Amino acid sequence: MTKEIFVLNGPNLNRLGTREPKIYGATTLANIETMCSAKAAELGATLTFRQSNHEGELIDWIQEAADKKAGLVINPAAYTHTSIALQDAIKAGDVPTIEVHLSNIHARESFRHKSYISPVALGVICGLGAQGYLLALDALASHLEQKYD
Ligand code: CA2
Repeated sequence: MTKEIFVLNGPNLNRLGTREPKIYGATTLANIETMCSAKAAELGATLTFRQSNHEGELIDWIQEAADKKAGLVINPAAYTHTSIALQDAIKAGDVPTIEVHLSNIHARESFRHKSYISPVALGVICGLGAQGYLLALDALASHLEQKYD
């Protein structure tokens, strides 16, 4: 069975590499997509990579991932700390999910310490920059292999 993986990115991540490089690095989201595409090819997985500034659109895409029985790598950005709706979509869709953050959210402001996504995620990677996405793809591909093969 071909592994299908969605990588979804939340609000403002389209600005990566253009501002706040001290926190988020100089890598652009397009760079991260290129890295993820190469990793997915190595893993024999089909990749869908998207970004939205809109909560509802992210929810539509999580539902699409659920319908396709795809795995999910998500950097929900600021919605991490606010969105019960994203949590519900992942939980209701039973989507195997790995949460990724470029920065170490636990070393930052206290409002970033709470995640609504972590309780429904298989795992969480934060503070490792763009490499976190690649580690998440590795881990998710192994999980999907065990689940469906
Ligand atoms: O560290 C991460 O990946 C975050 O998910 C990034 C979010 C932040 O709200 C989370 O607490 C942690 C912010 C993404 C905003 O990205 C920007 C990139 C460049 C310039 C401005 C914002």
